[in-house]
Amino acid sequence: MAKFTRGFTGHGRGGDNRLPPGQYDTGGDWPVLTAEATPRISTDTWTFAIEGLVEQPVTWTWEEMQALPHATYEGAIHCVTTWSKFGMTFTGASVDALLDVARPRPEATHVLAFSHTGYTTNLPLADVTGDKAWVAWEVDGEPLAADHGGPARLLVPHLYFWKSAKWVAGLRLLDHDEPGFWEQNGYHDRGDPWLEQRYQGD
Ligand SMILES: Nc1nc2c(c(=O)[nH]1)N[C@H]1C(S)=C(S)[C@@H](COP(=O)(O)O)O[C@H]1N2
Ligand SMILES: [Mo]
Repeated sequence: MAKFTRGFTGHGRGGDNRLPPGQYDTGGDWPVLTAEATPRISTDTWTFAIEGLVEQPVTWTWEEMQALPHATYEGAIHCVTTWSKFGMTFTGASVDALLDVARPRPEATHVLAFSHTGYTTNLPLADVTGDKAWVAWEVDGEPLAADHGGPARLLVPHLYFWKSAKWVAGLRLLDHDEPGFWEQNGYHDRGDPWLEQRYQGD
């Protein structure tokens, strides 16, 4: 059996098994990279909000989030510290489905993702729409571990992994770009691994 799913899988945008420039394959290991202490967040109190420039601000509880249609991403993740991990399967809700409920206003151009810990990261709205971004709570059939952002994290696998906010609490829609935690500390504003957009100026 092939180790990795090849080609279009019918879920998400996975199946790209190329290695971006300057990256290496961890061969299966999944490093933990966190700027803050790992919080223990109960699904009883977990919430996810979409706020800011939307017609309908919405907050989902864990049960409400689980009741949404589940979506799957199969493919790789790429960390700016040069590791890539292939053949991952994440399950969650697509950000498209969440934005369908909240309905971005026409002037919304960017999002700031924020975590229950205070971590933030910024993205153009176009990078979280079009079946490219998920709120993920399961990986390879298991609940997402707390060290990796459980109960749920943002997953934006076509960009460097710092954009995938762990312990994600919501998205704020903005009419301008607002640099997040790492972006204020020298990381690139967008972080496309295929263009090696690691640091400001890249
Ligand atoms: N809340 C939060 N999310 C975060 C981070 C963080 O420090 N805090 N680190 C980012 C970085 S730099 C990376 S590479 C990935 C690491 O995710 P992992 O620990 O599951 O590999 O999470 C991203 N999301
Ligand atoms: Mo990272």
